[in-house]
Amino acid sequence: MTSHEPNRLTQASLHNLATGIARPQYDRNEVSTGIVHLGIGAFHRAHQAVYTDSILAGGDHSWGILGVSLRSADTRDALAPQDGLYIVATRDGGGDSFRVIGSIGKVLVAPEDPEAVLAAMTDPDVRIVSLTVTEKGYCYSPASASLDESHPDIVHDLANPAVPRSAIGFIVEALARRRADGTAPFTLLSCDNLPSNGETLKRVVIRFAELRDPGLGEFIGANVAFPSTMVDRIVPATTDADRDAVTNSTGLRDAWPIMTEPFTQWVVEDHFPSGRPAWEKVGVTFVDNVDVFELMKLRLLNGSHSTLAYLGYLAGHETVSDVMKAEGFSTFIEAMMDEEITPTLPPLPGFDLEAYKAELRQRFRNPALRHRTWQIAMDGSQKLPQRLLNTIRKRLEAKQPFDRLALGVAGWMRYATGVDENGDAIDVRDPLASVFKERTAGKASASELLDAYLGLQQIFGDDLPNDDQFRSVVGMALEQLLREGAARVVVART
Ligand code: CS2
Repeated sequence: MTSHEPNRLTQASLHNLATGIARPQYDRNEVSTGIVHLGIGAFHRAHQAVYTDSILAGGDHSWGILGVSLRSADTRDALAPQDGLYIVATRDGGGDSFRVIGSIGKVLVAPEDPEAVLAAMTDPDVRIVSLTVTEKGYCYSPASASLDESHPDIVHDLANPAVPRSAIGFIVEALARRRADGTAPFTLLSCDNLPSNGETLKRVVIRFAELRDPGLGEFIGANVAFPSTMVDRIVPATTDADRDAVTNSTGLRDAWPIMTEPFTQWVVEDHFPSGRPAWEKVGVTFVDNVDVFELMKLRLLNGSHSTLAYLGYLAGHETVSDVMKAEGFSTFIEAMMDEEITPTLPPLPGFDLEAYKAELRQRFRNPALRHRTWQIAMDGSQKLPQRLLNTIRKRLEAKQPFDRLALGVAGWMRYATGVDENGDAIDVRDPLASVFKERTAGKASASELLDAYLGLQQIFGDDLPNDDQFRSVVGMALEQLLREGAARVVVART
């Protein structure tokens, strides 16, 4: 379905690309599919697909990616007329650079044809199924990270295993079919921001499989590898202005280019019994255990990001770089990293944590990215436990202060009421948004709101709502936020 628009990016129009822009230096017709990726959003296209493009360029053509959208047709509709090609624009204050990526062949839209997705996943040449389905795509309860058996998609997929809706349903059905066909299982590669993401995926997949058939659960436990990974690259949503800028600079129109930063990191546990690309040749770090890296990234980067997003949004700032420029925020976040988060991290011998943190703050300041606070604020119910609450648990255990982390949590509570500091509506995007609305309706005081939120066991667990210190420190922060507004509280607390 190549496009016939005059200057649209396609395989045939690549010769019109402005000179000096990197493009696939391999014959894409020779590439076979070795990876099925579930959740083909902007992050995957800025990260794993770029590393894999370098693998293909290095001459190993057996690792092409077939992308699957579990919900919307948008990505397929943008990429199909472009023969799967798209442009990654890397931006910092010093200007943009561009690269055309060719590692994604076909994109399937699961709800249109679940059988086509299962056929791809049962192809013996496919040896890896990777995922970026975001936290909520795991259909689990965020506090316990175990399968939410009452999740509507899980209920549906247990009743209709051959026409699944969820990533978990697709994975288990594909593994069951491979087992029946005598095809070796694929390796499952979670690339979402969850602690021990491979372990988490394994737990959820095995539980779902057991509910279908205990023997299948046992088979998966014994035969399928779930290496954990730490992924990192900041990827703001693409805007129409970005599309125009990319067209102007490259000479070709890409319906959905990807905007990102120069920084990229991928740390992966080396456990791929069915084989893997030699990603170590293109910048990926392989380790025995990724947990320490993942905790560091989730708590320092994502914990700070969410805190800046909630407090920054409330203070009226549109992007993370705007927040970093506003009075007090940069000092606040530096102190939060150094005094409250760093002491909770397991040691990482030989790793320069100070340089890592300084670089993080520099990345947040990137003026060219325009990463919206609203974008990061999405799905707070799914993000809070691993980004802020587990860190607070560590501080409580060590009997150490956590006032800044608590302000981040209170910022989320304030944000999730759905009304900003001017009395205007906030478009709260979260699987629990309607629950927040119901619970907080008619409640104005900090203590009423605190009670309403802490009743959400799936976020706060059983421990935090019963911890007097947690209640009082978060309650005080919320009280202060309601009274003084985020901008003043941040300055007061630096
Ligand atoms: C962000 C992440 O949107 C968010 O929640 O915190 O997407 C963040 O940009 C990435 O994890 C960076 O690797």
